[in-house]
Amino acid sequence: MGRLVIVSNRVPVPEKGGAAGAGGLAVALKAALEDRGGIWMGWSGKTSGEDEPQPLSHQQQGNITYALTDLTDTDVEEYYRGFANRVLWPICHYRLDLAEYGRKEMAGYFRVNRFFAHRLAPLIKPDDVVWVHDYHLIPLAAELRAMGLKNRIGFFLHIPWPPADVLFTMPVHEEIVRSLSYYDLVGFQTDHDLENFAGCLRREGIGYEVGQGRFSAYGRIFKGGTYAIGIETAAFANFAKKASANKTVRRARESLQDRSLIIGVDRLDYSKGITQRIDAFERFVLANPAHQGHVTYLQITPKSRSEVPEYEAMQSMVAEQAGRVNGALGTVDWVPIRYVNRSVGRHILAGLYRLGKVGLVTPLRDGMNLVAKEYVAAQDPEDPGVLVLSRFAGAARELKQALLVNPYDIEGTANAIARALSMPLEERQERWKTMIDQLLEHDVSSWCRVFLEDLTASPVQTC
Ligand code: GDG
Repeated sequence: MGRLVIVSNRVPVPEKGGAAGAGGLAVALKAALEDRGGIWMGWSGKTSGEDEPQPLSHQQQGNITYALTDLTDTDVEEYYRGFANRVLWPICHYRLDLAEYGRKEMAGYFRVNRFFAHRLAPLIKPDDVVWVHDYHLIPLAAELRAMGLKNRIGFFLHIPWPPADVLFTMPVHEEIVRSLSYYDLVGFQTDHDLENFAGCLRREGIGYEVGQGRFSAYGRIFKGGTYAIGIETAAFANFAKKASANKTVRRARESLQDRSLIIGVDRLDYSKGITQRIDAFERFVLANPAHQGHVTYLQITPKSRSEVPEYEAMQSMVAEQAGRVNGALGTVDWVPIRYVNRSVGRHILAGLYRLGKVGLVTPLRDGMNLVAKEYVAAQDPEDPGVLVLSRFAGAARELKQALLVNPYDIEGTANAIARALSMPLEERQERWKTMIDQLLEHDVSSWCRVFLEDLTASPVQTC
C-alpha cells in the first residue's frame, strides 16, 4: 500500500503535545496519514517578498511529513482572497451577486495551483495516493498530470456544487469543470451536489455518465461520488459530557438563571444566514410573549476572512442588528441576545452545545455544516435539545428528524423555535436517538475510509 499525500490550502499542523482541540476533519485525516505514512502539504499562511524564493518547510512528526510553502503577497491577493474567496466561494453558495470576476485573479489562481504542483511533484513516489481538498485547489491534478504524474488522485469538495445556470455565470467555468476531469475520483457532500455537477457536464454536451458512478468528459473517464463528511461522534459526545464540568461552562449555566438557551455557532460568513436568524429570533420573541425574559439566544461567531469587504461589512451589520434587537426587546434584567464575536475553546463550545435547549443552524446554503452534527452529538441522552436546521445545509439530508426550516422564511423559522422549546421529552428523545445513531454510524473516520477505498478501487485514468 502506497503512502497517502493530502493537499489542502491550510494545514492543521498539530501543536506539540497532541491535538485535543483539533476539529474532527484534522483528526481523521491525521489518523489516515498515520495508518499509511505520508505527507500533508499546503500553504504555511505566511507570505514572503515577491523576489524572495518561497521556501518549502518540512516538519516531521512520526511517519507524517508536514510540507508547508509560503506564498507571495500577490499570490495571496489573487489566488486566495481574489479568486477562491471572491469568486468560487460565492458562486458555489449561489451568490452570483457577490462574485467579483477579474482576469488577474483568475490567472493568479491557476498560477498558484501550478506552483503547488511544482512544489509537490518531487515529493511524490509512484505508488502514493494523492487526496486534494476543496475549492482552492481544483486545478491541481491537471497540473500534476501535465508533469507526468500517473498516481491515483482524488478530490473532495467541502462546499456545495451549484447548478449549471449558476456556475456558467463564471467566465472561467469551463476550465474549472475540465480541471475536475483530471482526477480519478471527485467527491461531493450530497447527491444534490453530484447531480448538479452531472447537470453541468450534460448542459454543454461536454460529458455524460457511463454507469457505475463514472463520467466521461474531455476524453477522460473518472468517478464521481457522494461522501457526506461526519464528525468524531463518539469522542465529541464524551468531550461534551466532560465539558459540562468546565469552569466557563458552569459560569455560563449559572448566568442563565433557568432561562432556556438557544445556541448558534458559525464563522462570520454570509452563507450562514446569521442576519435572517436574528430576525427569526426577534419574530419568535414578539409572537410569544410568554417566552419574553425566559430565553437567551447565544450566538458565537468568530471573525473570518475580514480582509474581504463583504465579510467586513457583515461584521458591523450583525453587531448592529444584535444591538438593535437587544435595545428594542431587552429589559433592565434581560438581554435577549448574547453575541460573542470571537472564537471560544473547543471544550467550551462542546459544553455550551450541551446546555442549549435549541441548536439553531440555519445557513442559506452549506456544503454539510458540522455544527449541526456537533450539536446533536453533544446532547444529554436523558434530556436532549432540539436541532432547528436549514433544509439548504448538506446535513439536512441525513438529519431528517431535526426541525427542518427554510431560512429565508423568517416566520417559519420563528415558529420552529417555538415548537422546539415546547417539544415533549419523549419526542425529543425519539428524534435525537435516530440522529445520533446516524452520526455514530457515519462518522468522520468512516467518511475518510470509504473515500480512500473508492479512490484506490477506481480504475486508473484513461486518456
Ligand atoms: C466548510 C463547509 C462543511 C466554529 N466556531 C468555533 C469553532 N467552530 C468550528 C465548529 C465546526 C467548524 O468550526 C465549522 O464547520 P462548518 O461545517 O459548520 O462550516 P465551515 O467552516 O464553513 O466548513 C461546510 C465543512 O467545510 C467540512 O466539510 O461542513 O459546509 O462550508 O467544527 O465547531 N471552533 C472553536 N471555537 C469557535 O468559536 N473551537
